[in-house]
Amino acid sequence: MDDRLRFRRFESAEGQSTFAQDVRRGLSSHPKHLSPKYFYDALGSQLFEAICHLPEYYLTKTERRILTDRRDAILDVVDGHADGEHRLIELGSGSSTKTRLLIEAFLERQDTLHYLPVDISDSVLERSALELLQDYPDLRITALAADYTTALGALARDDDLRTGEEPTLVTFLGSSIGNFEPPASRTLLTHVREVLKTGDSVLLGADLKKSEQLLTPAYNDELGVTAAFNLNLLVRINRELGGEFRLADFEHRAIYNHEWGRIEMRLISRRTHDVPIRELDMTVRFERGEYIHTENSYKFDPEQIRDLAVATGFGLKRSWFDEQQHFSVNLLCAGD
Ligand code: AVJ
Repeated sequence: MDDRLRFRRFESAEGQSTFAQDVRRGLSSHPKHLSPKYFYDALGSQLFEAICHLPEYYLTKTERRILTDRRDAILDVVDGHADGEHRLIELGSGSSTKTRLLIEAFLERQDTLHYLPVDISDSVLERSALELLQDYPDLRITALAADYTTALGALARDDDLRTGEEPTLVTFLGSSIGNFEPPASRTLLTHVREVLKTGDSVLLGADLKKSEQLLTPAYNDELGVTAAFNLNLLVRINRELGGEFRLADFEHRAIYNHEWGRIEMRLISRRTHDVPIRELDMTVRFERGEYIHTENSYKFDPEQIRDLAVATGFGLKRSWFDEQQHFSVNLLCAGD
């Protein structure tokens, strides 16, 4: 199996801040904030996996339904004018469960497939790569353990990763795009465009704007898994930076911000207290009710998705929706 797997671990690209720097800056700001990319350590990635199984978290189920129903229609459009075997790059592959649907569809149309999953959690990446190789003998994997920016830089420039003649599909599923501020999402897709040739495609999963009665429970589940996922950020600061956060002093909450069309997740301090963080040589003061803003999860309408595509060198070829129009899967085509 070894000759079918290459595993590359990247340090963050130069100029990118470290966890320590981001925690120092975020907890010294008003309001306090932390980046959602730090949710995904080994435990956090497993907790996210658990979130995907929650009854309230409609996103994963709905996207899987669309991919199951439409995988052939999607690949018909991707295939279009391209000749040669496609390669498949996935940003934020996680357990690659939904991607199996596309891998299987590709392997019905071509003899072999080169799959390049990108994920920030190398434990999850390694496990899912080994499972996929076992299940699909005609699959070859180049796994990239890196954040998106670093991985896209390597995919655009490294001789052994750069696109050759073969057509490429990049998948960016699960509405992970929603974690980025609008300008940052344009920067990210511009970097994706730089990895591709004219005619190549991006499959973008994007959660849609909808009633708050459905949105908010997806981020405030009754079992408390999302709360654990959010609080794990503090566990991580304790472990990696010598923090002294007590989880019982913080409460998870997610609210829908109508003005910005996004879910915001917070960790709210239950009392006024000080938290030392040894390795940063700092002590953070929390007022009672003060919060750390830990995530934005933007929700889209179809026009915004089209605008995003057009602004970043793509055309929006087609969108697929579930019956209730809760979620969208969008195929972007790289322009000249
Ligand atoms: C992986 C970013 C799409 O925003 O819905 C799930 C992460 N946060 N529950 C999302 C998340 C809280 C998720 N994304």
